[in-house]
Amino acid sequence: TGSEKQGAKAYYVTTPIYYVNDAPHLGHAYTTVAGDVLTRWHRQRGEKVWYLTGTDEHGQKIMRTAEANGVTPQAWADKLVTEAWQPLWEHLDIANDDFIRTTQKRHTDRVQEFVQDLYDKGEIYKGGYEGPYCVGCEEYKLPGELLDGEGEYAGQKLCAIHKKPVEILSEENYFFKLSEYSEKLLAHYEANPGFIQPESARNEVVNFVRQGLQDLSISRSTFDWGVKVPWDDKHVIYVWVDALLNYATAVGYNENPEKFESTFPADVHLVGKDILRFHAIIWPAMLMAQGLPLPGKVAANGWLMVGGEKMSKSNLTGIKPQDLTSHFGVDAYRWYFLRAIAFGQDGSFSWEDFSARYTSELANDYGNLASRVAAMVGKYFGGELPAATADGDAEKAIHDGLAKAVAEADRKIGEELDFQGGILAVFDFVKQVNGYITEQEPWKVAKDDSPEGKARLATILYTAAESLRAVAVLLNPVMPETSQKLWDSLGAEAGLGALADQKVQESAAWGLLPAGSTVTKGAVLFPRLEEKPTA
Ligand code: ME8
Repeated sequence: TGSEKQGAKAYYVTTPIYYVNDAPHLGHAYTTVAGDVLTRWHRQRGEKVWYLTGTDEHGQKIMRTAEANGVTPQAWADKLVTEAWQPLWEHLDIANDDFIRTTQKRHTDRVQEFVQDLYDKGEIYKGGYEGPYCVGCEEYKLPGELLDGEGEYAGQKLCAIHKKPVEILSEENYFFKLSEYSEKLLAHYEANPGFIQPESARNEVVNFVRQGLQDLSISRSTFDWGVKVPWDDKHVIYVWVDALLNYATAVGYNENPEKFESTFPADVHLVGKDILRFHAIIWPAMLMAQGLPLPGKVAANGWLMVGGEKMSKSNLTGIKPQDLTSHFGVDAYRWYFLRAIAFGQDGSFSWEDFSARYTSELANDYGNLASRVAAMVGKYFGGELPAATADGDAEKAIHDGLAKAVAEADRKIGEELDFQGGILAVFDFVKQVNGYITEQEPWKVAKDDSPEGKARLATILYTAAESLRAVAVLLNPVMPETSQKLWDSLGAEAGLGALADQKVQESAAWGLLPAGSTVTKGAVLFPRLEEKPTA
């Protein structure tokens, strides 16, 4: 399976490729930041990682938006990608290795080859279909999935996600024999319990597939903004088939066997729960039909909600990611959503909650610890980190606390994608170190001029600084800019090398930060918040 590392296969993480009909909002950034933290965590373990994101540029939804704006779909996509999507990922410090756009030739050529190949294998046939279609989802719906419209939509059937009327489409299309994969998919879910995460998502998919799958319409002939069906150019390939293939085309499918074999399949596809079925049913069936390996895991995140509804383009908080980063900073933004919402669950955003957590957890617990320790090393030892001379029980408890935090954070973030649990494990350790300083009262010990007093003070401050050394490493995937500031303030690079080269597993070892390191007060990690901007 995908999660087994053979030889030099990279740990391969993907986000959905986002529709370019509009600019990114908090919801898109949520998934992309989660992928970035997962990526950086595995890099911090010393693994080779490949992180892919990109944009989904075909289909009716994009075409209609472009028309409404009086430009071609390609011009619209180009503008959105270069002016909105890519700049936001850069702003949020997203360390993706590639950015795929479905209008690129490296993608469209390979999509045609993939579909032609399925056609040649007898997996695709021509048939007719009539049914309700939601352009928002770019998906045919089953009658049972629809809601009855009210008010302005009275008498119409609505998409349960978009709450907009569906359109009845009747077309002669090409179909993929998806119905033949029900049993094989169920067997795969059974044999690989971690394939769909969380449990609720897995259950939803299993129940859906158990009812039996219908064949999938994979072409459209009523519009032309898409990849042409190679054997029948009156049809374009269904946007979802086109889109899912990005995970293969971006890493050299049918083009660069070496790259493909050392990257594909994905270890983790991160997706919102709205697009779970595409990734956990259609995508694996497409791969099975080609005899290609299946991904290790499809991990569904919950929704960021606004007033009880999924946050979407038509239904925003009115708050853009940039509004939050300019107030709280990029690192706090990256941290907040993963910290506040259990991954897989729905959650909502509020200024009040973000401000309260920023102040208590980031500024008070973490930021103050760093500045207090640096200040005391400055005041009592002229900024030269002293050596610990005799560790007692209190110090041993800190060593144990660190070992526990590392093991827990590594398991939770690296394996279980429990970002909240992993972050809390590190912050519990931060609290423990704060408690240690409060109890040891180094400012009182400092009044004792005897050699014993001096030695005791040295041990306390070394213990605190060495704890911070580990915290900088463990939080680097979540808050890279802050960790670098802390690394600089500890003078750690001289003795230990670059922060990026520190390994998660090894960071539990005690005594790595050399005595004699130059500790400076450095930049404030989490400045006091300005007044909340008025909207
Ligand atoms: O579905 N809460 O693109 P899309 C959490 N092009 N996550 C959210 C969210 C919210 N309120 N809103 C969006 C598509 N997301 C397809 C994908 S993949 C082969 C093709 C995130 O622009 C979440 O990850 O509608 C969701 O799945 C994705 O954005 C949908 O982005």
